[in-house]
Amino acid sequence: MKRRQFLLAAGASFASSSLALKPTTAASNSGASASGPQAASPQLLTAEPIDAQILPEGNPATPMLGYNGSSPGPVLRVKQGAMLKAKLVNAFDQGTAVHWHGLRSDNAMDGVAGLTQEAVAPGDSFDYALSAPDAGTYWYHAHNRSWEQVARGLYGPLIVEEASPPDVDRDVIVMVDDWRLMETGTLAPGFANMHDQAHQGRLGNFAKALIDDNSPVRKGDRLRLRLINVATDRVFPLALAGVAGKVVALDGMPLAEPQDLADLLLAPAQRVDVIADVTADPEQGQSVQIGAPMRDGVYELGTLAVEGLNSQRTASPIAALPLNAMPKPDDYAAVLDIELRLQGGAMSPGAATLTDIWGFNGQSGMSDAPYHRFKRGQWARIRMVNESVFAHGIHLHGHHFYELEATGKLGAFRDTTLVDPRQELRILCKFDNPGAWLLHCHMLGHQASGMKTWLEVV
Ligand SMILES: [Cu+2]
Repeated sequence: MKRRQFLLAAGASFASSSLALKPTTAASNSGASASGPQAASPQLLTAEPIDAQILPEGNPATPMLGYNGSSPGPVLRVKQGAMLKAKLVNAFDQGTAVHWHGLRSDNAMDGVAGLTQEAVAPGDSFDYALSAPDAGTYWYHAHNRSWEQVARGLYGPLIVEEASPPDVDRDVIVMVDDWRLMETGTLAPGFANMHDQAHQGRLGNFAKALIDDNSPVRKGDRLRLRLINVATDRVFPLALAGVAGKVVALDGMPLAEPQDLADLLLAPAQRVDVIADVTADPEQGQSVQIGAPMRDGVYELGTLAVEGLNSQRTASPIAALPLNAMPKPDDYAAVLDIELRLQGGAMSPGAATLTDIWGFNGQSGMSDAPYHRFKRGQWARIRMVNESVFAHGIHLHGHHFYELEATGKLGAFRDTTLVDPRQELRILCKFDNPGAWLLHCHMLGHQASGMKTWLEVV
């Protein structure tokens, strides 16, 4: 395969309608199922070198890292309210740890090497056991040298199942990712490239959707699509074709009112759940398409073939999923107002006190003292001021928070929020989960070069 057929200039938008290659076959997971709460033995997660077919069949495989032989790793499923038990076995040559992104769970099990645990050394193992209080779509990923280990494939889906799941014909997990590949199919080296870090991070030159089960669906089927952006640095715009439906959850948390399904924008680590009916007509050769709209066309990330007709399902409105427990402030006078200034990067002066490319409030990387120490139960409004010319996807561990609309009205309840260049955004959070929690940019190249801090709930 010639380089120009699939590789695009690094840093450019990764696709256009004129691109010769349209990846149409999404990869499948190995599909191992996690132990349920009643199972005596934990789900084994062996982190190890693997070869993955990232490029279309017929092209070279890509040496990567995976869990249990594949990237993405196995789909972990646990019932809401049950315990998730997993044993990480480190079978590669760097220390590692697993973070359970979005779970409002136990601090000691949060998997942040250097904050909540030591990195698990090569040859060692670590037993995780954590509660899963909120139903929804989550994911797990490496949280040591994450800018490299996630880029090399150490992630997988984590599904917390509702006591009574919505009535759908298929539940489909769609992870979108990009990779920076060389002509040989190997990942380009330089995971901590300073030029990348000072800009948008490590953007790939090839992207696709990783679909856990891409067997054909029928026209008329009702689907639940769990969209997860697992890219290290790329904000993915997504558009779905061949379905009609609603957005029912953001970052795992159900919306009180399902929203119309329009074009979607997912920062790294964000999730969107969609419930939609297949409208694509197999008679006309149509399929369900997951695409990334770009300036000059839609880049096709993946498809689900449509075969036959589901004539059993009668049309019904798409209802909201049962809500998880979301705290609501009852006394706004007691809400603490604090600020988080997002600083650094190319083309903006940044604070003089930054010792690395990026930082918060004049500080690069971890400080001895936390960004803030909250008394358990404290509500706080954090005004995030993006002083830089790049977007940042800010992730708070161990909690979800409300995005606040300009009027102060409560918006979505999320764990990762996208702050546009030179913009401000306020979030409102009840700090009710005790422990030391990371707060960082989920553009992992930014995190690697200073955009992280921690806070404490006591
Ligand atoms: Cu950032």
